[in-house]
Amino acid sequence: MKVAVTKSSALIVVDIQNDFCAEDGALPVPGCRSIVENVNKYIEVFERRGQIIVASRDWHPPNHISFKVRGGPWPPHCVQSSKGAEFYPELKLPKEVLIISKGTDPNAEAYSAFDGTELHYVLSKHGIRRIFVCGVATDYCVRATVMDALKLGYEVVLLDDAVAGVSNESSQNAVLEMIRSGAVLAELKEILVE
Ligand code: VGL
Ligand code: ZN
Repeated sequence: MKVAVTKSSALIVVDIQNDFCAEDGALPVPGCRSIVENVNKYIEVFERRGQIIVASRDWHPPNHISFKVRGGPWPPHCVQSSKGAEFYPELKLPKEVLIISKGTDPNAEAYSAFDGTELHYVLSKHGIRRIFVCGVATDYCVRATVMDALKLGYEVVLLDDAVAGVSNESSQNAVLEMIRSGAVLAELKEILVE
């Protein structure tokens, strides 16, 4: 499907951080490093056109509820101000990037970049109606971000050649769920920029 980057479009890059992407990351997402090249290409497209680029980051306090010591499913990861929480160095973020930190409440899991953040406020203030989503993990934060965006009334384009998930099966299910809920899939060669 061909889809246009319009004046009311924004790019959302989800959680390309060391703990998910680096070889020695605390919670490696398979395939994360292999999507970074395409993510950078999308960033270039939006930057050249002057469209808003958002980078979300998982930004947990050291005692976050999602960590195993507190009965959660995950090893400690993306702890605020740690090396693991930094953006993966090969990700080429523009200097005007809008950084959205999420998962900052010690007692609440927040997979979605809209959950407890100013993202919806900022995007609506700029008249954004269509968002293009890439990053990790397809089956967690990408999925939650896309589902929230659809509920909030955005048109959502999932950038299929620039997402990676924790597990194949749950990622495939997540993609189907996003499509059923109204998201469309596109890849780099289908993006129209006038
Ligand atoms: C994520 C697991 C735990 C993600 C964040 O960014 O998808 N996954 N925290
Ligand atoms: Zn997390």
